[in-house]
Amino acid sequence: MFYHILYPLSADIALFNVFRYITFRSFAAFVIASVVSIVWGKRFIAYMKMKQFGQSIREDGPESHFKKKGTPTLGGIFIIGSVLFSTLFTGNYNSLPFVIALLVMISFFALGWIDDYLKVIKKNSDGVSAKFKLAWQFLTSIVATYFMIKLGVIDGTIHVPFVKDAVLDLGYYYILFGSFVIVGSSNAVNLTDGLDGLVTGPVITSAATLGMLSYFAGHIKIANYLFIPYIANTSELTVLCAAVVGASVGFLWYNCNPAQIFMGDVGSLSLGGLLGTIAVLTKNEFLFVVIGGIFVMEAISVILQVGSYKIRKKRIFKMAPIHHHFELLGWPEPKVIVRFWIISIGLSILALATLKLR
Ligand code: 57M
Repeated sequence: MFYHILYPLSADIALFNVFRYITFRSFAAFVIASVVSIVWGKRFIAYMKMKQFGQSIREDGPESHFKKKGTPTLGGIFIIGSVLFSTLFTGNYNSLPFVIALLVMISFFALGWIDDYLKVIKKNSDGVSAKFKLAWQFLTSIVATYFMIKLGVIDGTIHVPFVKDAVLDLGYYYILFGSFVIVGSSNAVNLTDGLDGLVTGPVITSAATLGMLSYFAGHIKIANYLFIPYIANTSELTVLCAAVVGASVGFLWYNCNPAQIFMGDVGSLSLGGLLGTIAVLTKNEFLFVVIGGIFVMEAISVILQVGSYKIRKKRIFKMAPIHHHFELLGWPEPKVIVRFWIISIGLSILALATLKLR
């Protein structure tokens, strides 16, 4: 709205020119989202406590989690709410990549809401079935990726990193690849969300890094200089990423150990889906494996654990996802969390450092 209402006024009042700049609107998106998230978060937690909408804790999990029973959840509502509120003011809705990313986030939010509503409010411990979840995720991702190609936002090519001009044109088959990235990201982020603030840290570093990459991909001169594909209007995703960083920082204020609130599926599925979508929209699918390395590691630990148990009837880790393994080795929860954050920061820096290596 700022952009659409205030920028045209710049013809008369030069000051309003600032709304043209992605950098200014990203800063504004960050500030608005973080303030709204902190202010709303406090009230939200009080409301959830009053209604006694708390998390139930599985009895077969690490003992240290039993004391978390009843912690308010569904914090994703004020994370995503703050992102939407902030971008309503700061975003340019003429940008197709921006609108597509928002729509995917909203669809994954709806899925998370149905699951959490059943689990937390209706007290049905199973929530929605895994099949239903996957079907919804794939349907959303397939439709989104189809429209990305159909509307000419991206093409069906895959750019292999570190190899200049190594481009594979999959045409419409890219939809399968892109959907795999989006669905994989949503589920991997969800699996990571098992310790206080554990997933929030890497969401912040990943969103910040993807925000920079979006700016580069949408700026023809920088894109050419870095030999990365130029994709028109993707710079607007920087504003969205800044809002995600702001809203997540506000959430982390309450989610840091000992957590006063969890984000729920409504947060983890939608944030994961959004990050995957931004990776697809900016053609950073491979680099996202590095940036979101923590999510990848968590997902791989589950795949290995389940596979090993099925084939050998033996576990590789004391418990999967891998953060539980370290907890059961005796690491205090904050130590696991902060070390995972450190790795995530390192991976983001590594990803940015590789930009010129192609
Ligand atoms: C999300 N959810 C947390 C909270 C959060 C296939 C299997 C590996 C799936 C996996 C699973 O269900 N993952 C989904 C994990 C839960 O957190 C809620 O869920 C939301 C995210 N969706 O926002 O609302 C618990 O996590 C803890 N938590 C915190 N702080 C936070 O900020 O402490 C969450 C956020 C919360 C709280 O205790 O209740 C979860 O872990 O359930 N399943 C598992 O992760 C289970 N692993 C397992 O069964 N491993 C097996 C096999 C299947 C691989 C094995 O190793 O042999 C573990 N989860 C739990 N207990 N809770 C094991 C036992």
